[in-house]
Amino acid sequence: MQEIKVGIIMGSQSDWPTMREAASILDELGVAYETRIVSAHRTPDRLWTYGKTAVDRGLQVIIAGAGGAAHLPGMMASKTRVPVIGVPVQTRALSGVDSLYSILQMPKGFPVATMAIGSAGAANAGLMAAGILALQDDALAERLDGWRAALSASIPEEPRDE
Ligand code: RP5
Repeated sequence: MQEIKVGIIMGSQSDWPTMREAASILDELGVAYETRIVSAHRTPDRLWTYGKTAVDRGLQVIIAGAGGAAHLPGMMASKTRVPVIGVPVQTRALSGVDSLYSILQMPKGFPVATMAIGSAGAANAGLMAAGILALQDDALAERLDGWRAALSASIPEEPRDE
């Protein structure tokens, strides 16, 4: 069985439709991952334990998605040196700008690699995680190159009426 090196965490079950996009990309690329609901506000002890054990459990990338007062990615980055990729979930009240600013504006010393708002950001988080792992994994690098080439090849040169 493949060792799990990617953790996909999210603040709520309601984030899953967005964060599933990261999982789908990792599925396509054959990268094993785990998924957990870890809320900075509702389950702070779970956050603490997850961050404290991440290195010892062999995680190499954490994708963290949250919406609104989106403190999960930043708090996770404070707790572990495993790189954290943040996904701002699109909220209804403020369209995800609140999530984006909450995740993006980290103080010096504890970075979060912040993606775009919503499902494109989640998918890109999956690709970013794969790119990081591909630095040490030639087979994955080949699959990722193939994925990128296929996407490029799927883009028509000219627009057409839908
Ligand atoms: C955040 O609050 C979660 O990440 C979620 O995006 C948002 C709303 O959560 P629910 O009220 O839908 O559980 O912590």
